[in-house]
Amino acid sequence: MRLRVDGDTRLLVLTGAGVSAESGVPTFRDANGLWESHPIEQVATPEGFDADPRLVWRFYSERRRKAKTVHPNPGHLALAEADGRMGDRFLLVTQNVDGLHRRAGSRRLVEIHGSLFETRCSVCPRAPFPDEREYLGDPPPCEECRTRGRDGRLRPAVVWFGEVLDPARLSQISSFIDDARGQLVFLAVGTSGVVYPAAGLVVQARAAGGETWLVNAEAADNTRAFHHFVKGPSGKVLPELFEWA
Ligand code: BV8
Repeated sequence: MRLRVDGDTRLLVLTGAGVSAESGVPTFRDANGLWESHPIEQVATPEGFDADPRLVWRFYSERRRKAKTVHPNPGHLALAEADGRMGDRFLLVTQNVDGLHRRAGSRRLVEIHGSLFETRCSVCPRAPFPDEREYLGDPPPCEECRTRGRDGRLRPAVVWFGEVLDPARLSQISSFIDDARGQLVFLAVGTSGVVYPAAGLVVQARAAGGETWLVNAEAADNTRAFHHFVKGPSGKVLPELFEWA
């Protein structure tokens, strides 16, 4: 089954950890996935960070180290090619924080759960800043807080469970859906459809009259919400999926 893209199609893509699996990045919920060895509550919530910031920084530092050793796979490259072909009629929303879409050449990209390679302060409103360092000891102090006599600690600039997503990113996605009028196609790739609000995008796309597709290694939690389901590895399916009209 192929996904037809013509001159009017507006293509909104959502990716999850499955799209990076063939690059060697562990997913969250597959066997021996990331959450197997680290309960979500301990490493991906603000409460977990407050309770044990060293553990959380070890978890994210190990993911930073791993992400530097892997490379985009043909699935990432196929989406970057669609970006180049379609221009502003294309938007890629990713739950992934590994930076592989950007390294593959994707430009029209919304990283709704943030980035592994950005750090921010857990206290002051300073903007997130690029940071590839690994922190294996005490969590680094925020220098700006220190100059103001506060003891802010730096944290990964990712969105944890119980934290709200950046409203600007969410409104960019809603605007894309609204502007698509009757030409929207929504494609989800490599995601278990468990985490909200990302998992709700398919409902939003259908409500806007969009045609919805899921490419996944196996049926996901919300597979029934999609018009089309293509079962298979994204690195193999995506390069052959699009029929460019
Ligand atoms: C929020 C951090 C307001 C960075 C992550 C309803 C509405 C709103 C919120 C909620 C709601 N219900 C519950 C909530 C709370 C919560 C939530 O959704 N909980 C779930 C567990 C039920 N949501 C939130 O807290 C969000 N905040 O909405 O704020 C609010 C707050 C409190 C209460 C109400 C409202 C914040 C969510 C963001 C959490 N942060 N990551 C990081 O460390 O990475 S989420 C984490 O899971 C990752 O970002 C990951 O991307 C994401 C989703 O997982 P997937 O990407 O889908 O990966 P997974 O392993 O699960 O699946 C991979 C799939 O790929 C599998 O299906 C597999 O078969 C497939 N696959 C494998 N290999 C391949 C493949 N497919 C193709 N090819 C292959 N080769």
